[in-house]
Parts: sequence; C-alpha cells; structure tokens
Amino acid sequence: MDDSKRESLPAGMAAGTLRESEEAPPCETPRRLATLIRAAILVSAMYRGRRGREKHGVVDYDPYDGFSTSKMRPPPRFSRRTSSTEDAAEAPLVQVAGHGMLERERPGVVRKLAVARELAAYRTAPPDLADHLPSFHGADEVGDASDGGGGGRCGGGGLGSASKSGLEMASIFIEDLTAGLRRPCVMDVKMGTRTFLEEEAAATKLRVDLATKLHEIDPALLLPGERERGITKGRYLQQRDSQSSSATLGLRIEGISRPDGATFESRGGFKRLRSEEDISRALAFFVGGNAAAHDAFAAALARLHASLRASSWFAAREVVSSSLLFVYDEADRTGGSARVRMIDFAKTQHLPDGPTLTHDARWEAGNHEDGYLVGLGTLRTLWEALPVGGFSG
Ligand code: I3P
Repeated sequence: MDDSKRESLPAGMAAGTLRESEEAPPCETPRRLATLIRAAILVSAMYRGRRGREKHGVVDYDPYDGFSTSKMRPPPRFSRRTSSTEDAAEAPLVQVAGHGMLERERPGVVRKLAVARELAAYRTAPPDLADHLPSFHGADEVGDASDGGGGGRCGGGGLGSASKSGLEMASIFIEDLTAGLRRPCVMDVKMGTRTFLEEEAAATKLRVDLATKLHEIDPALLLPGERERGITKGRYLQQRDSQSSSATLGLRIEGISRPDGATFESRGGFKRLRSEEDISRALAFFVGGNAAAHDAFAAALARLHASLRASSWFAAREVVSSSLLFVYDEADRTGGSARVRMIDFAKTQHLPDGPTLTHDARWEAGNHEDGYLVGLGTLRTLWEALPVGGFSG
C-alpha cells in the first residue's frame, strides 16, 4: 500500500494525538461536532502515519492493536480487495491505540495487516471463546515479510515461523466492533503484567526513538548518555510496564475515545496512569455515567473471566500485549450495545510442548506467565467498585 493511499484512509482514529481533556466541550450542533471530530481524526491519522514511516521507513500499521507491526514490510501485494469504506454508510472507525489504521473492508468487517501469530489465534480460537473475540472472516495474501530483525519462534496454527523476523503477513478480516453504533465510545485496555516477549527482553539493539519516548514519560528514567545512545526495546518495554499500571495491576489503559470529543490521551496522559485510583478515574471517564453500560460490562467481564479460566486454548498460550476492547453506544441507555472483546494477538504464542499457564503466576524467565488474569481480576474489582457518575474528572 503506498503512502498516499494510507494517508487517505478514512477510517482510523487514534486518540493518541488528541490532547488530554476530561472536560466535555460545550454542546454544539451535531453537524459541527462531527466536522470537528472528523478533522481531529484526519490530522491524527496523518500525523501517526507519517511519523511511523519516518521512524521505521516501512509499514506502521497496527489496527485495533497494541502490537506494533511497525517494522514489518507489507505483504508483496496488499490485497486484491478494494476498500469499500465509501459504500459503508457508517460512522468512521474508532481506533484508540496501536500504530496504524484499520480499513473498513465492507460493512461490519474491517481489514487488518497481521502477523502469523495473530492469524493463528483467530483461526484456532475455539467456539467456547467465540463470544469473546471479534468474529473472524478469513484472511488474504499471506507472504514473507522478513526484515532481518531479532526474535524467536512460535507455533500456532500451521503458519510456521512467526517470529518478529521472518514474519509471515496476512490481511485478516475481522468484525468491526463499532458497526451500527451511532456514537461509539471505545476503550483499549492492554492486559498483563508484562508486555514484552522474552526474546525482546534479551535484544541488545539500542534505539534512540525509545530513549526519546522514555524521556517524554520521565527524564529521570534515563541514565546519563542514554538519550543520545538509545536504549534497548527490552528496557523501554520494562519501563513502560513498571511506570504504568501494567506491572502492578496487570493492565494499563491505552486509549479512550468518546464521541463528545472529550478524550483522554494515551501517548502521554495514559502512560502515566499507575495507581488504582488513576485507572478508576479513566474507567469512569469511559463509562460517562451510563449505568446500564456499566452493568453490562461488569457482566461481560465476569463471563470472560469464567470462560478464560475454563479454556484449554488460553492455558496453552502466552498472551502478551493483547488488549480488551470495550465498546458501547453513548446513545444507548439499555446496555445492549456494550461489548468487550479480546484483540491484538501478535504476541500470542501457542506453547505446544510448554507449560500450562495459570496467567496469574509471577513471571520468571522461561515460564511464559503473562499476568493476564491478574489484570482481569483487577479490572473486575475496579469496575464493580466504580461510583458511576461519581467522578467529575
Ligand atoms: C510501544 C508499545 C508497542 C510496541 C512498540 C513500543 O510503546 O509498547 O506495543 O510494539 O515497539 O514503542 P508505547 O506504547 O509506549 O508507544 P510491539 O508490540 O511490537 O512491541 P516498537 O517501537 O518496536 O514498535
């Protein structure tokens, strides 16, 4: 996909570049508001696309997703299918985290560039988890997108090597979770106490861009000279986990988008959310006083928790840097539009001969524990204690 096409993609919205604001703007006519939101979406999408290409020189495309495909080249031919966004008379897609954009393939279905691990997750997800993942509508154009980077290997679904080098890529077609929503509210919660793979922890390449990002979080986190020399990705990701709520609470909020334009900002604001109180405030911001949605999400999280505890698929997989996407329609006061889905499986790996994971044991090198259920437990506890409407921001 060429740059001009990517930048003109209409669908993606990244809350990441919208300034942090917990104050709703004054009421405006819906038309004016829609124009403002559209402008913010466009600027945000263009900024992120250009910045990613400058940084990596290659595709920076990561829909719905906390996993970066930023160092992957696109498949040789992106897809024979053409985007039918124009045909889909729906609201723009809302994306609150990740590195790139989703494309609407057809009404109700989005296209995402994915690595083999993610494709394998969708292909192998069993029926008892079907309600907890976006529905899967197939894949196109699997190709080798090797970029010579470092990485290990994983199993998972018969695609062979799916390390961060030697990546096999596919366009996957998955359910558009905001389809049919008039005023979608979206929140991306990255799960787990650890968001790096073991091979990433061992990588030695120094990256100045990551030192710069760490500096933006807190200059004191860098040692003398590191800003110029760069830091390893392992160090960056471990700092991200320990400086946010990931390491302690097992989750962090990557982004929230509300249709009224009041938007927490993930790149900056969210990165510093660390305490239970911080997270609760963000959750309350997302719920916006909608008690029916709050109840519906509480029930959905309880169902998800029960399903994951009982799932042999989940027990056999390390699920790192995966998110829960929360979606509801602000205009819905029944809770019927509320849904939570597991997304972002680019760092999900099947451990065919490996241990059965508890997902709540402490990680030690080699045991693959990811802390996913630590985060889900925290989320449920905080969610149930939320005084909906009780936070003014
Ligand atoms: C990014 C985030 C992504 C990660 C990316 C990080 O940090 O952790 O998940 O991609 O690595 O920069 P942040 O959220 O602070 O912006 P991976 O999922 O591939 O690890 P990258 O810079 O190598 O793309």
